[in-house]
Amino acid sequence: MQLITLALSPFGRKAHIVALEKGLDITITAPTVPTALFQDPLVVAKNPLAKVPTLLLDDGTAIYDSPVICAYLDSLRQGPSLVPDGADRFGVLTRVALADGMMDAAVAARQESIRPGGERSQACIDKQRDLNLRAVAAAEADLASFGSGARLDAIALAVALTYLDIRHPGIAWRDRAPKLAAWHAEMEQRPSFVATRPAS
Ligand SMILES: N[C@@H](CCC(=O)N[C@@H](CS)C(=O)NCC(=O)O)C(=O)O
Repeated sequence: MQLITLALSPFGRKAHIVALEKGLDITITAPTVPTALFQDPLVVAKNPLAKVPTLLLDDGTAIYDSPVICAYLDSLRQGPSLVPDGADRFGVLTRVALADGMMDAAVAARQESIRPGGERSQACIDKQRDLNLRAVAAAEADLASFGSGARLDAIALAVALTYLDIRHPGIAWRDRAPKLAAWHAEMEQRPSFVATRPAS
């Protein structure tokens, strides 16, 4: 299996961590045109959305986007199950969606912030920032539900928070969420997190 991704992509890091937590044999490949994925021949040939991460199976089949990649990897009967089958399944998946939404907002704000001055919308950046602050408050209030360790909601939330640190340090989410800050520091100590931590 080959995961096409960029080191700084939070979606890609989440999928890579899932593979490591499952003990799966996976090769990480960087796109050849990282700044314009729609021009990357491999990414475009395999994923018309031209996004990373894209997972390539050994027979060439492509799987995207990251929630589907994570579900696929978790379905392989190796390693611990990262999403429970029982009553809490949809609670866990909803918390994963919260974390994925944080990543979406943080990536959108980043893309907006690097547009030329005249084209940049501060209102758009502020909207994504407010979304992330609401999500941080919700996670701080509901931290006990996220658990810790190798469960997909915990993995996704910790990855989203690290991405905020890298791309939006000004949000200073720790000031508003001390319990989350301590929890996040512990999650980042897991070997799968250390192995995938992007150089900022
Ligand atoms: N919903 C997708 C989002 C993936 C995504 O937005 N990836 C970014 C990199 S972090 C990307 O490929 N952007 C390229 C583009 O939008 O042109 C997922 O979960 O995989």
